[in-house]
Amino acid sequence: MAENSPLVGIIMGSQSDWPTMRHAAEILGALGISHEARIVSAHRTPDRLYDYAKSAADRGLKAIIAGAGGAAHLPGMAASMTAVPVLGVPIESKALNGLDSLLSIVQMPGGIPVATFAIGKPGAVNAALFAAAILANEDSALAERLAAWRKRQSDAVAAEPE
Ligand code: RP5
Repeated sequence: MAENSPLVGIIMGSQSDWPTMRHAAEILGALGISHEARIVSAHRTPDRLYDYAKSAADRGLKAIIAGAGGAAHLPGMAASMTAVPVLGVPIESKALNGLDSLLSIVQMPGGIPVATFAIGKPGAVNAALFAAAILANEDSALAERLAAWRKRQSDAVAAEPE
């Protein structure tokens, strides 16, 4: 499922982002959505970013989840080079707790959208669920799996604290 004609690409600026971004991969896997994960740095591997973004649509990607921290230019630069929707996940940075990442990703100039999610794990989880919702518009079986996932989440919430 993970690498078979991926519909969703997960990219991140560094290996150090994977403990956060793996949560997006886990959600996509649980929902049966084919995906791939790649380290693509806007600053350290700009040619890799160019190639990834420019080929994304032709490779069949329907959404790109991009996580980056600090001077988090990866989601915005990816969005500048592809019309495939880009979902940005601000990584919780050590120096500024991810506020730097959040502001770097959310403050895009008008004309180049990046959907920006919460800092850290909740953002990675929600970006994956949002990508699933996009795909579910054209995939009724996936829509059913997503609804079941949400029902399981609701059912797992206790009515009373222990
Ligand atoms: C960003 O710099 C990455 O997305 C990462 O969050 C941050 C730190 O990277 P490392 O120095 O840990 O490789 O590009």
